[in-house]
Amino acid sequence: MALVSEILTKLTLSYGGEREPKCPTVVAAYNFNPEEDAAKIETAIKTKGVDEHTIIDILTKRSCAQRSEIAFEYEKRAKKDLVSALKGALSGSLEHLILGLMKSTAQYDASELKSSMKGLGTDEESLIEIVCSRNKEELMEIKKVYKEMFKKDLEKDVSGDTSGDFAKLLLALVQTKRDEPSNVVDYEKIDNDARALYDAGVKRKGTDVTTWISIFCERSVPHLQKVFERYKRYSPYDIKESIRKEVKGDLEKSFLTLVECLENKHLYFASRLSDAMKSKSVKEKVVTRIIVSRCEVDLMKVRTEFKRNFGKSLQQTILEHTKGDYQRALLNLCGGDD
Ligand SMILES: [Ca+2]
Repeated sequence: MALVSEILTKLTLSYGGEREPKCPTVVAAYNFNPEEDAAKIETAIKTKGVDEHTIIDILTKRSCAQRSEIAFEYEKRAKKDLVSALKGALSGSLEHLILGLMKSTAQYDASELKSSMKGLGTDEESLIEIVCSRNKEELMEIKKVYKEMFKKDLEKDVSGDTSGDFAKLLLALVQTKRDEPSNVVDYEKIDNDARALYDAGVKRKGTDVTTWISIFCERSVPHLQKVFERYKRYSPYDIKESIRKEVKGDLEKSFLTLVECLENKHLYFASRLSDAMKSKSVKEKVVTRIIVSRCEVDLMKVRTEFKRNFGKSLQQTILEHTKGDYQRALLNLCGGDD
């Protein structure tokens, strides 16, 4: 089984460019009946005190396409918009989670980006998480959807809300200039890039951030993985140690996040989830964002890395650190134990 999926992964990678195989925990329901779901949700919303369980158990166990069919049927029968009705019926973390599910993955990412930048100040942590972890294909879709939703360019908002080298790095990522993976391994270019990273950073006084940004943001993922390996030939510090020595603050966090995602994106999400759940008061915003945004993409792989690296399964950790209806929704999206 493992071998078959490995072969499939390789086939997908060599034929599909950056398109990665999907490993969702939330999939389309069989025997799906949108009219029936819409009727049940209408009753649940009207129930005194709101029947959250019914709303959760329907909406967390349908695919995004099915949820939008339910919304359509709901509007037909209730003569009002499902999203507004849910806003009125739910509150707090559960409301945020369910409203997130009512958007497509790209719409959700776009609105999370928007809210990380709106108002005074910026939620740099969320901005870094989203911009540095999404692949080229996802970022292209997010940009398209962002423009549709907010009538503004994501590039403009990002550069208006950040400054200096941090802004340059985020902008370079949002511009999606990353090469597609090539079938031919270019050892000379790998060596040149490894040396260029060293010359621009550890070797010299100060840091030539522009060179770092162009290599980090324009080379393909498999190429960069080999560059970081080769880098150790030149530098006494590995790439992560070098980043910590050379740059500080949000720029440092961004480069580190990029390296983590380039090396193993699923492990990156798993460790963010683990940190968010184990912090003194659970960072529900982060937990919700990762689970909602990845449940129809690759949450199954995130679960595997979670169990492998943190001893307990994601499900077990959700059970220990969250509670109530919010917990019920997370458990459904998580989709099982490991
Ligand atoms: Ca230096």
